[in-house]
Amino acid sequence: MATVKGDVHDIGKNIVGVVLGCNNFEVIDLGVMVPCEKILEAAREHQADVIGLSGLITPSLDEMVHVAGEMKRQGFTKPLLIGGATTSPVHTAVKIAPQYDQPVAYVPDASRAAGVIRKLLNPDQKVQAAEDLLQEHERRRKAYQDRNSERKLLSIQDARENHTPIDWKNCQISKPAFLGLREYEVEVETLVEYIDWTPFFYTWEMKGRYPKILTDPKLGTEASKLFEDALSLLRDIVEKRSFQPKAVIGFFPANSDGDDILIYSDESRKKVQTTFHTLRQQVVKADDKPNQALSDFIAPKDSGRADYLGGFALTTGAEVEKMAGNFEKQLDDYNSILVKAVGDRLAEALAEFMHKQVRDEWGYGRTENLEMEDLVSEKYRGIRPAPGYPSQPDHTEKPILFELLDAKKRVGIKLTESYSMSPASSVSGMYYANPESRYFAVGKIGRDQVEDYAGRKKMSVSDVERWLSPVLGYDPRS
Ligand code: B12
Repeated sequence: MATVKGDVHDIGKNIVGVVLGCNNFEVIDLGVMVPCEKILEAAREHQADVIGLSGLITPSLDEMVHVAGEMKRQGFTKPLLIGGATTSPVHTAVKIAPQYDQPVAYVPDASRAAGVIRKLLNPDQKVQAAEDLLQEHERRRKAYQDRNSERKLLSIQDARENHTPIDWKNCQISKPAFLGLREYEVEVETLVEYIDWTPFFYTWEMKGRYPKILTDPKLGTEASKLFEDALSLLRDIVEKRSFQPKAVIGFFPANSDGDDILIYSDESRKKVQTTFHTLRQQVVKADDKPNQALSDFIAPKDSGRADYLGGFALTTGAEVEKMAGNFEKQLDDYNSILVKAVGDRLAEALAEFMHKQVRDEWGYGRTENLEMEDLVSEKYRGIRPAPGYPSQPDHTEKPILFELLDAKKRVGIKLTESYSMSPASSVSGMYYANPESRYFAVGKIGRDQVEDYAGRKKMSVSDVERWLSPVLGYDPRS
């Protein structure tokens, strides 16, 4: 089992490993960022009965397709299991399974892994299990093709004409208190009150909202025990100052230029320092809803208004992985996973904390007076979309952001070849302050936008198609 090349996430994979271990399977865990050849060599060396791949971000999907193709080319006959937050039964059926002529199974969560493997290995069940998988993939491929052929997309010109209507003459634009970069080191103690605990329980497959989950008739006892362990770990981290969360933020003079956002080197706005590229919704909208792009929320360069964009990159730090690694060495999987899960919660808490500082620096945050619950349900002005999230599905915007923020030097976050951030407990994104700015999903896009986007980014169309493959509304081979 391995997290594929370019991806640094392993909480989900590690949980699967623990569950399989409890079910008497021997798991050879190759860790994270594992190149295809190393996975296949290890599988041969250990005569693995099954190979499992994991991935959190969309570029990993492409790597999984590659591994499946290599397995076929090198004559493998063992089943391939696919898992991780970015994977899906549809992608597995449409893109991965056709590459390999042996069973390929998508496994949604750890609790299903043992059952799936047993079926695929049991001499009495495996032929039927493989046949069932083939049929399921075929059914999903057909449904996917039907959806694709029925989907109506607007041309990119028509979608642009239906952009978010903002009255640029009269709308409120706030000027940040400073321009340029600023670094922060934040104590874990400060972040504790900003933690949103609900996703922490999700990590352990306990689906329920915090704090209600602590008294849930079914999950309450286990959830409370887990929560107490997390709090005790946090107390220890605070006391020993084990983690040093860091952030770099920046405010930049900006104007939109069509679907791009120009970042100027200073307030004179004469020189463009860098350009961000956004993607626009092309699905036909019901009612009079707009076809949005993030650039809609920044004043156009011909509007005569001086606008600003913010950016951030933050991390709980490399100490998370070091501490988790120490537990792993002691074969303490539970605490290793707990440390990483807490590290991730702190990264999100830091994102929430920094966004509060940013709203204050922008001025409008000072009077907002919001509780944690309001922050979780985003009851504030402005948004902080991250490259990879639905309103900006393109991970290749991350290196542009990182260069602008000098993120590697200032906070020590590196980008892998798939633009995963290392250390894993890291988040990066942009700040939009316009009161009209909202999160949305770009959804499927058409070939005309992809060609236009490739031109704007000076990338080849096929490269853009590869990075954006999950949002393509057409089959690039047709
Ligand atoms: C928590 C979270 C984070 C945490 C950390 C995640 C982590 N360490 O795993 C933090 C805040 C750090 C984070 C950061 C980012 N995230 Co995030 N995050 C999530 C979120 C909300 C939950 C993921 C999670 O932890 N689930 C719990 C774990 C246990 O589940 P899991 O990993 O899926 O594993 C289970 C199964 O998948 C399966 N499984 C996993 N591996 C394997 C392997 C095998 C062999 C098998 C059989 C099964 C199996 O079993 C596991 C246990 O049940 C998801 C949304 C979602 N609902 O999935 C987005 C999500 C994964 N994030 C996303 C993105 C984009 C990012 C960022 C790139 C954003 C940014 N620009 O900053 C960064 C990337 C961080 C980096 N280092 O590069 C996207 C990824 C898809 C994409 N478009 O690329 C998602 C899907 C959100 C979205 N809808 O767009 N994220």
